[in-house]
Amino acid sequence: MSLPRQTASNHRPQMPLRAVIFDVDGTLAETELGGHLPAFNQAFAEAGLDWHWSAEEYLGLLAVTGGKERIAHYARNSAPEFVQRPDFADAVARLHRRKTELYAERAAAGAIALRPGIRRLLDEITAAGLVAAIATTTSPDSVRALLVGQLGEDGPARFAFIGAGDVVSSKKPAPDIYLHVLEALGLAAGECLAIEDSAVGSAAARAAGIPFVVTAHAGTRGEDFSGALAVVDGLGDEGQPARPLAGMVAAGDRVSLADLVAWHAAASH
Ligand code: XBP
Ligand code: MG
Repeated sequence: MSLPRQTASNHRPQMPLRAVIFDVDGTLAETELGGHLPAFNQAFAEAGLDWHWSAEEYLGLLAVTGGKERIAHYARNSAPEFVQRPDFADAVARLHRRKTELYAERAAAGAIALRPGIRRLLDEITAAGLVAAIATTTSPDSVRALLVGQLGEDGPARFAFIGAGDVVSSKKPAPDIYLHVLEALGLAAGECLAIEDSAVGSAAARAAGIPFVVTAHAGTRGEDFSGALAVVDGLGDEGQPARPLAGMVAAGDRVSLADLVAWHAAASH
């Protein structure tokens, strides 16, 4: 039996890593239970609704990406009278607008910390002349508030491009937001590496053809990250070592840009 010849179609030329594309919620910071959830509940209460999502219920609702989509999904399943309102879509949009304001107030005040290793990795990316970008389902105002609250007024400018929210019509797990970011950066999928925290985000990166690493946490541990180059329980920092959970393993006790470059290179062989 002869081996298949390497042809143009099955030879994947090695492309150097040019950009690291970060997810936001769960990846840059654990925003959901301490940030988005209380903001949703406060917006519901202010609107006179008796809806109150528990942490457990909310973790299940995260399968529906996008705050407006999540509210509409919940209403369809649990509040049929709300769905029958003639202004249903506007009412959902109003709730979500208020929720975004409440979240942004807290995030901009610095109440939601970046996960260990994010600041370090961003510095390493900048020092190496590579590009950092963002691909998220979350609203642009929420992303901006988090970055300003944690990295200062110049925080958003640390990212060459921020792809967020309704700029695409299909949110993760669809690949659209990643494809949008690739187009904005003018890069091929193989020149980038995505960092995600969830199965939904992994599915989006995978569908876009972008090699990805997963930094899991209590809310996503055990989800399906198939195709990930590596799965860790965090990127790691001084005194907070990263534990490998699957795939390739970092050279030291934290995931450095050198690890990402090596993993990316190994994946393109
Ligand atoms: C996470 C999401 C978002 C947030 C809430 O996105 O699905 O909907 O839960 O934010 P990612 P909004 O992990 O891609 O960052 O209310 O602004 O949608
Ligand atoms: Mg996420």
